[in-house]
Amino acid sequence: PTVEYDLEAPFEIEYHDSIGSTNDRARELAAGGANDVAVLADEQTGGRGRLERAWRAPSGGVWLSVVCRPTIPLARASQYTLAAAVATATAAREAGVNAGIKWPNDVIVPVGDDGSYRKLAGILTEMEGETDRIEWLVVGIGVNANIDAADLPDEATSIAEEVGEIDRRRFVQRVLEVFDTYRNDLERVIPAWRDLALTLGQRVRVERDGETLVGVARNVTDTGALRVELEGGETVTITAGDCEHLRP
Ligand code: BT5
Repeated sequence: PTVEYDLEAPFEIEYHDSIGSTNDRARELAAGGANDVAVLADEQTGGRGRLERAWRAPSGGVWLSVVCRPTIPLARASQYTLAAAVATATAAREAGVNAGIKWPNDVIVPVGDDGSYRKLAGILTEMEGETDRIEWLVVGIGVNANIDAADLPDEATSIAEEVGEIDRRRFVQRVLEVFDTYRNDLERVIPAWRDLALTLGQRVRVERDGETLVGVARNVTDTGALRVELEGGETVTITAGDCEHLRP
C-alpha cells in the first residue's frame, strides 16, 4: 500500500491503517534489502519503546519508521537518532508547539519553568551490521499528533492537545525533509540538537553502570554523550540510558 507523498526527501512511504509495530515492518523490509523506505501507520497495536518498554500508539498518531543504509561505523549511528529528534522537534515547532529535546532523544513540551515536562514524541533506533560498518538502520519515530490526552499515558501530551489538530501528511513531509537534510550533513546534527536541547543547565538524574547519579547537565560531546557535573564537582560522561529532569 504505497501512498504518494509530495516529498522533497527521497523516501518511499508504505502506509498502514493499523499494524503491530512500524519498526518491525521496517526491519523486515531492511532485511530484504530496502533503502530509503518509510513505514507509516495511523495506529499500532504493539508499539515498542526502548528497553522492551511498551509504546502507546492509538489512531491519530504519526508512527513512522525509516529504513536507511548509511556507510558509517556503529559509533556514528547515534547521530541518526539525534537527527530524528531534531527533525521531529523542528516539525513540531513549525506546527506551533513549544517543543524541545530531552537527552538523548525525547521530544518534550515544558510545563511551567521548574523543569517539568510532558512527552510528545520518542525515537527508537534499531540496527544491524558490524562495528566498523552498519548494514541497515531503522529509525522509529513516534509522535502523538491528533490524539486526545485521555488516550495517552499521564505524563504525555499531543500536538492536538497543545495547538489543535494538524495535517499529518504535511507534518510527516517536514519530518522526513529535515531528517534527510541532517543525515546528509552529520556535522550539523549536534549543533542543531544543542539549539533545541532543554536538558543543558538542568539538574538531572542519570544512571551509569547501575549507579544513580545526580548533577547538572553541562554539555553534549561530539558523539552525543551527556556531560554531567556531579554535586561533588566531578564531571562524568554518560553515553546511553535515561535522564530525568529534576526540580532545581
Ligand atoms: C521511546 O521509548 O520513547 C521510543 C518510542 C518509539 C515509538 C516509535 S512509534 C514508531 C516506531 N514503531 C515502534 O514500535 N516504535 C517506534 P522510551 O524512551 O523507552 O519511552 C517509553 C515510555 O514512554 C513508556 O514506558 C511510557 O512511560 C511512555 N509512553 C508510552 N507511550 C507513550 C506515548 N504515546 N507518548 C508519550 N509517552 C509514552
